[in-house]
Amino acid sequence: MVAMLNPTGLLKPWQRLRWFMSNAHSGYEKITLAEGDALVIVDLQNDFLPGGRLAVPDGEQVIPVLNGYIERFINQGLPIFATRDWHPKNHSSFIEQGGPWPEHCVAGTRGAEFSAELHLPASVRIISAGSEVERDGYSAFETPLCKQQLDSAGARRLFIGGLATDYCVLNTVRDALAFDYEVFLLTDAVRAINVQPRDGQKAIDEMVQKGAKPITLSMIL
Ligand code: VGL
Ligand code: ZN
Repeated sequence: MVAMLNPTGLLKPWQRLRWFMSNAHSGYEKITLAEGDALVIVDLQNDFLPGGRLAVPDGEQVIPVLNGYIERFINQGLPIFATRDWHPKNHSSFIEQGGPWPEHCVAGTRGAEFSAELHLPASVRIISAGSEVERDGYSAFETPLCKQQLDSAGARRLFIGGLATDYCVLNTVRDALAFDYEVFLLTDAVRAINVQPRDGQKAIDEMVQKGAKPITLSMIL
């Protein structure tokens, strides 16, 4: 068949669309960073890393990947935000207060500091969450300052990664989508706590279903 010899004629339009979609999240699609883009790094704090009070399994693996994203955003002169879990000593989420978690990320402690291996620039804009005793603070948007800071930086597309997929990343992405930001989920730079084994995968599925676009570092030009 003659059509078989012509690669562009090989696939019917709907087959071509399906082929494109099946490759869209596997390094085929490329993204050019532009004005209006902002990197949002969620909770890369010592307590969520090996040796920390609430270590996320394999959490340290996101650090070199996030450093790659940081480099690209710095090179393009784009803003970088870092959220931090920043609890009072008597936070309601702590086991001592009847909550689900060991004490972690108490404001001002070493455990609450950003990882020293993360190459945050001096210009990083820090957003603290979870400072109210009775509120989870899983989403950085719980503090109105978060949206204010993003808006004053002109951010429209948010590139979100960090820890943990099934808590702070999930809730921050949910709110970002609800506020109508375009959200790119950095799937190579998130890790889950997985209280239940599939929590992380379920969180990714929900974020993508709600409109977050899953990407990896190699897709950024
Ligand atoms: C987080 C559990 C408790 C998170 C914060 O950053 O995902 N998880 N506090
Ligand atoms: Zn917390």
